Amino acid sequence: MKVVDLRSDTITRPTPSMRRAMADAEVGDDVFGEDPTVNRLEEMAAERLNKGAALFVASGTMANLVSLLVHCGRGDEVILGDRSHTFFYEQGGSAGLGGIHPRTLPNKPDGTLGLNAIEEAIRPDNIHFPRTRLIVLENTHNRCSGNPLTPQYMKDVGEMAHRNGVKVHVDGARIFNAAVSLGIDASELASEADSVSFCLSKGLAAPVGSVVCGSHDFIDEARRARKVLGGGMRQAGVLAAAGIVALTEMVERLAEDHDNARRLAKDLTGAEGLSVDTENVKTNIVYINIDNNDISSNDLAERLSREGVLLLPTGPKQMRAVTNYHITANDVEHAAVVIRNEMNNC
Ligand code: TLP
Repeated sequence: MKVVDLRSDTITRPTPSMRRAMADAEVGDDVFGEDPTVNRLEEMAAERLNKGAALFVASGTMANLVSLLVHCGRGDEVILGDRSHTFFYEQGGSAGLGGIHPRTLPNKPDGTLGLNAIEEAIRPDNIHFPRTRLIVLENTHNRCSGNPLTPQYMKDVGEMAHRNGVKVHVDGARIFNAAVSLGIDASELASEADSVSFCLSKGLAAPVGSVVCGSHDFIDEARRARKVLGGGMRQAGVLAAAGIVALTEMVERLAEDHDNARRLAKDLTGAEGLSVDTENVKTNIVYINIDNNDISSNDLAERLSREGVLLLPTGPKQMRAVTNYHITANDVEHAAVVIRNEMNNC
């Protein structure tokens, strides 16, 4: 049976050119700073995001955690969106492991936080209050339609934060999707950020890894934080080699994933018992709402999986489809037909 796996872009497998680069990678002990391939990836990433230095880490979750641990001490406060990945999906790691106090603000549907709302949430100096150290923005915003946040908004938040003595971390797990969708360079989205992370193992199809970028001082501290979390990876060049291919060969093609996501949303428009916010599909993520009272997202996911279409339940009545390197235009057309048929039979 044909299987169309739309659960996430994390399911992508390494490309043939990545596998070759991994097999041929020159390696050394990265904890000693001696892995030439890791060093090359880190230099490339820093240059790409126009930051002083970069650090290869095991995952997007580790990238965010390391960044928060460097920016905030125990009892310090971080401002972040209530639908952000860091707040929603990372086990509260920054509170659990770093004693960092989360202050959530409502994400608007486009993934932004109100500029005034952020400024009002920054604490004045008062013995009763935690100290606000950091604002986290997510770009693209996973749980807000995969929306790309504009360079102007990123800059406005950065300038306001710095006026108030607060730092900014950008969870740019899919920052290259944002950049491709907006037709700009990813560095423009991080020009005011004190740190920015991105994932190699999502739409860019590398098997493992994320990169955190920031100043030299920030990365020195991030390297310590990575080590204490058990993330010193030794001959990690075999992984970094795939990351280099991801950065050099896989960024521009993300536009195809965005086209396919739009196609899927369009093909599902008007489907029985479903609604899709087609207007807001700007990158590779499509949210599908179930309006039919008789079926839950888990039930529908189960029924569709029997027909070879895999979607991710993201709420009791919400499913997510994410296009990626392995998904063709024909695949999304086929998936839409299967989903429509299933809904007609509900
Ligand atoms: N997101 C995953 C799941 O955890 C939901 C996905 O399938 O989308 N930041 C953002 C914005 C993310 O979407 C993710 C992963 C992460 C961080 C964490 O990355 P990993 O999975 O590498 O720890």
